[in-house]
Amino acid sequence: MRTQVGIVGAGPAGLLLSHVLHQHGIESIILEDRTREYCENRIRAGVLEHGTVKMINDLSLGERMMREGLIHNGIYFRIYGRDYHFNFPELTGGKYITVYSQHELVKDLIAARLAFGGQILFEAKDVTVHDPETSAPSIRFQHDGKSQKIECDFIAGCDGFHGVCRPSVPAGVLQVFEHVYQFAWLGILAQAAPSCDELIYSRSSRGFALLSMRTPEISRLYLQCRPDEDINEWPDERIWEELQLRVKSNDAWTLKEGPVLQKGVTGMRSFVIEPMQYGRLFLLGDAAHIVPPTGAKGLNLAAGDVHFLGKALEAFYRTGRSDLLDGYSQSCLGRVWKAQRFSWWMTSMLHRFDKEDFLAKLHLADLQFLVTSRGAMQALAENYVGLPFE
Ligand code: FAS
Ligand code: PHB
Repeated sequence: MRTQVGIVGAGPAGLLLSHVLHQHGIESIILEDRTREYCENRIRAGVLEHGTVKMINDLSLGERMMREGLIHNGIYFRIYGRDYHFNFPELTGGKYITVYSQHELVKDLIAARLAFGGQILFEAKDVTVHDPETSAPSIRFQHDGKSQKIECDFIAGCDGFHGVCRPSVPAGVLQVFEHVYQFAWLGILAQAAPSCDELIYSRSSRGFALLSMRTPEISRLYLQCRPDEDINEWPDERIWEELQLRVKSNDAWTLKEGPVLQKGVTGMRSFVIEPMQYGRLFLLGDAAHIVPPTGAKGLNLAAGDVHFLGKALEAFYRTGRSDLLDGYSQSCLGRVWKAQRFSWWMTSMLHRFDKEDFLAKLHLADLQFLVTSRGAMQALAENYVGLPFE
């Protein structure tokens, strides 16, 4: 097989990139390890930044997102039972966020790609990357029980944190920056109508909790737990009991409960590699950087990487210039590190630390200053709705 760009991974990064390339008349083939059904039902992100929504609409792929997505003009911080609202349009000059499930977006992107005659090979096994440092890289894989090979001009590694593309880069080339947190999130999807019109980030003496949603009937809720928490020790009643305690409000307000449809524990880390490219192999999304989900940045950072690589490949194929390709990492990393800082800051202010030490006290002071300073609230809002791509 031959194509211009071989893409590994059919998550948000790989799928959005294939659509952006298609828009520029650039061919690509996506290799995905899992089944289509698995990709379309993997529960993950839920918050889309202003810029990500614009990118999806500019690709004419946002019809269902605009119809079923929930427009939110802000979020609440609930600090020991007292609410503080961040009015995004007022604080950012009109910007807002959209709550739309990542797996619903993935469904839309896959359906549209196949409808446009695009190639997505699901259940492509044993993917290996070859000769990225040459002008003729290739990807080998098993599909339908046969060994296959894609010859291409460029490889886009969109295979997430546990993929094969980043580890295929020779040792010593990539610099790793990492911070692992002393807590994780226990997340549930519940058949319960959301108890609030917007997200509530709650800091309580028992730890952090987040009330998010997917639809007017489905809630997505998280609570801080230990990194090695055993989900089997959390029957649904215990989860609801703990959530009720952590999101208790000083006002007359109750958290609606309902059947738990899905639950799991997600570890929290901050991770960045530099550079995000090696020869003609470019790394995007979780393959290159991970943020703790507190800032709702993961999927949106992947969209930023797609913006820069799409622009660089368009310029290369239209004019032959390679300066934007050479500058891909630099273009992405500025925004990546700002999102890392924001996600670390949100996580530090809102979670309970094991030791009530000097740093923990500073994080609490940061939170108390934030909710009393318009300037600080504006800074949070600007970061939350999404910093511009350029
Ligand atoms: P993905 O991991 O989504 O996709 C990678 C794809 O590559 C997968 O389909 C995988 O099967 C495939 N793959 C892996 N190895 C392969 C191989 N060897 N061969 C072929 N294919 C391979 N982000 C937000 O912005 N907002 C949120 O609210 C938010 N909430 C989150 C909540 C949770 C619980 C989690 C875990 C993450 C959350 N995130 C959130 C972050 C999340 O959305 C990721 O950032 C996003 O999925 C990244 O997209 P990709 O880089 O495309 O990686
Ligand atoms: C979610 O809806 O899954 C979600 C929302 C905000 C976050 C993290 C996750 O910060």
